[in-house]
Amino acid sequence: MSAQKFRTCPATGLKIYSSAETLIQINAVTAIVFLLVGGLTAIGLLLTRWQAVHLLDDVLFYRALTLHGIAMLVAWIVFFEMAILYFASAVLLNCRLATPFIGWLQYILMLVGAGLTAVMIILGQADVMFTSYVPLQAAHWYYLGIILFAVGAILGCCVFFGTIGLAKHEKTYEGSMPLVTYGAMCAAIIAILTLATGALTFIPTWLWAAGLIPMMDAELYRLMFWGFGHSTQQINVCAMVACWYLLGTLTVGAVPVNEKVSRAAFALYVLFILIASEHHVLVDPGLSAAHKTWNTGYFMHLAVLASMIHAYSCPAATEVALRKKGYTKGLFEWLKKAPWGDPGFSSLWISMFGFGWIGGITGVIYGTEQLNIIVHNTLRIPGHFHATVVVGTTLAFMGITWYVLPLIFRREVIFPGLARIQPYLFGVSMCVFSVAMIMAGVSGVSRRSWDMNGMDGPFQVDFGPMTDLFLAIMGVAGILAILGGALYVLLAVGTLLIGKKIEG
Ligand code: HEM
Ligand SMILES: [Cu+2]
Repeated sequence: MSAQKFRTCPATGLKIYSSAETLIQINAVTAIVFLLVGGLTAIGLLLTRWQAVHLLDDVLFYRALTLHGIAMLVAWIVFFEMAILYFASAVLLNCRLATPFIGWLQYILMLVGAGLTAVMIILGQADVMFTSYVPLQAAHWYYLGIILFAVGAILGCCVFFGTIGLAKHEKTYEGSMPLVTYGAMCAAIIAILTLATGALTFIPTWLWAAGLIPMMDAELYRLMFWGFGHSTQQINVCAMVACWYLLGTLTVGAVPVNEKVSRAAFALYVLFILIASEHHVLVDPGLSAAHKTWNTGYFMHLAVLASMIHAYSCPAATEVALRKKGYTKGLFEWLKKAPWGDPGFSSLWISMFGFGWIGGITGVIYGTEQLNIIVHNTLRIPGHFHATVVVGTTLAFMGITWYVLPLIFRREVIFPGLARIQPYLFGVSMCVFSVAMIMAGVSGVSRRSWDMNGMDGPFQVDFGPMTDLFLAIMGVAGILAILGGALYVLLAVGTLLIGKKIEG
């Protein structure tokens, strides 16, 4: 295994081993295929929640909602994260991949798992939505798919840790571990803890669905599920912030203003994220009011603090780098003269803006015990998390792609003019979509509801013309965002197929 093949990257001088390169490629491509599936289902959801259109019938709506959640939040994001882990370990540390065989096992298990889960949803055997709250029950194959996927992801993390150890042992890099790798390592540590919680949740549920366990406790399930479901979002945040630092370096040569502080912030995520999961059960009777207030009024903010630190440190790093290039006139020349035409740079900034100003602020407010009862299960919640996982994480991953294509796939991006507008089309319309969704939620429209007016119930609810307007804005902005997503898929896949090969 020590005789792995490598090439030397002409741009960075890093050694890139073929096994790592192939695994990065297939994980990234598979991620994009699932993004496409998620985007197709988004059309149906969007045009149904836009009440004036109300496209799908109730059964299809909930089926599409389930598939959308799984394809996007689970498959697209985690496959892409696997690519990031291999990149942050083998490529950035200049090292061969530890046990490429297990890397392949990671890929196959995750592919079989995600495929099985998706097929079960499409066949109508799992209309349980992404949270699969018991006593809703799916066919046991659905849970098995999720378990296989999670085991695959754990193996991916193991290969990552193995490679870091190998790099240390073989001294393939100098000094301390690069910040991006450190951030990815924090993501992988959280991933191991999270996936263990996921196993505790889904293995009994699977046995229950197979008829081997007589009952599952609904409240315990919810607590356990969110130990997994919320912490998973922190893997995404860690991976996203690691991408922010990487994009800062790739686009303008930024280096962290104070690397120790950034590292400490990553560590805060690892330490405090699991307890922050409890904001998902604030309206449930299980925990005491005092416990909830302490948790969400105080402890939650230790994890929030980490994001606040990165929210200063990332933009500051790009500012310092641009000022060093001589853009020092006034307070904002650096911002005006920044490379806004570089899709990596614009993705970085729109991602930071949407994640912090829309997703972060609403998240802190909605996660507070006293306010949660008002926002719970309204459209404010999907409005909030589309700002975090879509404008934040998804756009950051899209931004990285414009650099991965030439560096790892060795292809020139086709239609660079279109790539330049993609972050604006996708990111800005997704920001508008999220805010409009939040505003519809402010007027009380429920989330995950096919029948928001209670048409089939004894009392009909009319939300009035302002709500109709917000839903229409959500609809139009959502369509533009889907076009932006489609443009990304077309450009990325097109580049792989017909992009000019970069030699040498
Ligand atoms: C292309 C743009 C997108 C549009 C227009 C869109 C639209 C929607 C809509 C209308 C809903 C239903 C909300 C409800 O009725 O409660 C929804 C749910 C959801 N979306 Fe998206 N979405 C998009 C992209 C994404 C991405 C990229 C992710 C994840 C990375 C994502 C994750 C989710 C999740 C987790 C749900 C909740 C599923 C559930 O409640 O079980 N979406 N989306
Ligand atoms: Cu959460």
